[in-house]
Amino acid sequence: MAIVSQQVYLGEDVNSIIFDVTLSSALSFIPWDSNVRSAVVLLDGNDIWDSNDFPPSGQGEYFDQQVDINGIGAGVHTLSLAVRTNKNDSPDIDYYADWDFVKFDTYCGGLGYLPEDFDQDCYVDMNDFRQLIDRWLVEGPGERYDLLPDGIIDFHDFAFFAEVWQDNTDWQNWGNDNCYEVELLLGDIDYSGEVDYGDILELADSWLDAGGCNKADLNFDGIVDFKDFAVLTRDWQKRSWLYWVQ
Ligand SMILES: [Ca+2]
Ligand SMILES: [Ca+2]
Ligand SMILES: [Ca+2]
Ligand SMILES: [Ca+2]
Repeated sequence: MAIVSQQVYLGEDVNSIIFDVTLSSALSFIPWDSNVRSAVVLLDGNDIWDSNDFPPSGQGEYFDQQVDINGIGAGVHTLSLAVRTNKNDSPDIDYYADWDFVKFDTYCGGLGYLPEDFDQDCYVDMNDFRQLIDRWLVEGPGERYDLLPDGIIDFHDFAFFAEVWQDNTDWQNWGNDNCYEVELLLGDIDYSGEVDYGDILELADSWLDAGGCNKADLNFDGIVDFKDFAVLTRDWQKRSWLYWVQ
């Protein structure tokens, strides 16, 4: 099986995975043969979609495939896209599975929330402005409206807010100038939304583990060690949008 995997955070409201895929071969007279290979989508290592179960069942285009994942449970999961081939079939030509897109129906289609999008509807607009004004001159640490975190909601925070006025993270606007993908924090290994002691525990659990794809290998050098601890401390106590989703 040729496979690419990615860890994804699925919220409780995610109920389907949607994608298009086209199966083809490098040589038109030796097409994709469904008897020896199929394209597969896996979640946590289990098949959830197989091209042989749907038309055209073989070479061709599969539009608007929708996989029901109700009941999968909120949390971190591994999503994999794969091509599975009978090992006795040793092709000397290339076969392709072109995944057009994979969309998760949560957090603005996967782009996350801007910090200023207080009501989490993917847009920074009047509703968020009203929420900010409601907290005007409120003091106290840990306020999400304290965009310049100095313990008070005032003009400094408004300046941050004004910077992203009418920006959005709606995946349907992907590629537009005012549409953004909001990254998660690298050091937030346990996806709590904050780089904190939970992440140190995760890192300690993987200490000196070697090999690729370890989520505690924060500098991607193939081993979990002090260099990763340094990356974690760099982001210490920073929060991402995920913190406010909980
Ligand atoms: Ca909003
Ligand atoms: Ca402030
Ligand atoms: Ca964390
Ligand atoms: Ca490392």
